[in-house]
Amino acid sequence: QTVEAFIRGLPKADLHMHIEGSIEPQLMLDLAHRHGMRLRWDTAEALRSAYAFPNLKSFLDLYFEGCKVLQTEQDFYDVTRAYLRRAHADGVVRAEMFIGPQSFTERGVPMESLMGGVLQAMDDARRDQGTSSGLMISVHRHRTEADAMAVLDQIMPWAGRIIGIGMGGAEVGNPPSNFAGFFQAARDRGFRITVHAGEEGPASYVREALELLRVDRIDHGNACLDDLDLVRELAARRTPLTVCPLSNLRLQVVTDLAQHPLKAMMAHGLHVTVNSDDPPYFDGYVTENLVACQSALDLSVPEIVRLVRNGLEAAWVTREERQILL
Ligand code: ES4
Ligand code: ZN
Repeated sequence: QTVEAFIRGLPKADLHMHIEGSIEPQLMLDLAHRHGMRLRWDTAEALRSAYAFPNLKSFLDLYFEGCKVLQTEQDFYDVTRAYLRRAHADGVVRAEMFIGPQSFTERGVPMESLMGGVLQAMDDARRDQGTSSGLMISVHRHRTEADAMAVLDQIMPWAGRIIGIGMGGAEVGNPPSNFAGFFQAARDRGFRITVHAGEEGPASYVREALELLRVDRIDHGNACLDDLDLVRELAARRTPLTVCPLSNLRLQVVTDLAQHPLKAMMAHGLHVTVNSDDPPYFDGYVTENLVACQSALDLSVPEIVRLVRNGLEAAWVTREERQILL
């Protein structure tokens, strides 16, 4: 109880979350109703009880189905605003949010609707509650590099409001090297980059992300521990790893939080941060992630403070904003 209040009270960053993965069950039902759609579940409890996954792929199947309720600018506004309210209540002062446009544009949703709704919600959250947020555009690694390139072209009108480019989706069998040209193009256009690597995939995917794509951060990165030369490289470069412990538990990347590599990663000197990923699907925002890790791994107060500070330090903000956050 006191540990939870302490953690909730710390000003925190959430650097790895997906807007379309932050939709709470009740909002999903409300949006379905708004559009006259019928879902396979008719109560929030029924929907929540469907959130049991053997692996990443099975989660993604349900997650992409859930994306179908997001259609209009208002929908994107509502889901983003709701996440930022919850993040604020959770003590999050800086949120860096992914959205994957391909889930929506493939069904004819205009990029303008998606960007308009998300950006307006970010502006309102800044004005009304002081939350700082940044938007990252994420492409799907289970689609083609040409598809990703098309997304890069479509988002250029909003380039000034996009803090980075990422990549998610089904990891195994879809190595970062497949997207070397895409990430080169993204960097040429001035974007920072971060990719999901080493969640279910091997250490070699983390190495490719670092050495071939030249990422600024790694999302997850757990598997790097299987390659100690790589660990040394990540530690020397101070490449932030945005770890999501409850996501790892719910997607069975680890069988038990007590087996989670978080503490081992810290012991190797890695720049580890703790983040929410897809909060309702995995049953926790940043505070719940830290509380669960504290209890399963017996984290000390200095270790908790280190993790939280790492998150704020790894945020992609201006020098001026850094001084406010740190
Ligand atoms: C993901 Cl594309 C995407 N969205 C949300 N969570 C993810 N995990 C891996 N890929
Ligand atoms: Zn993720």
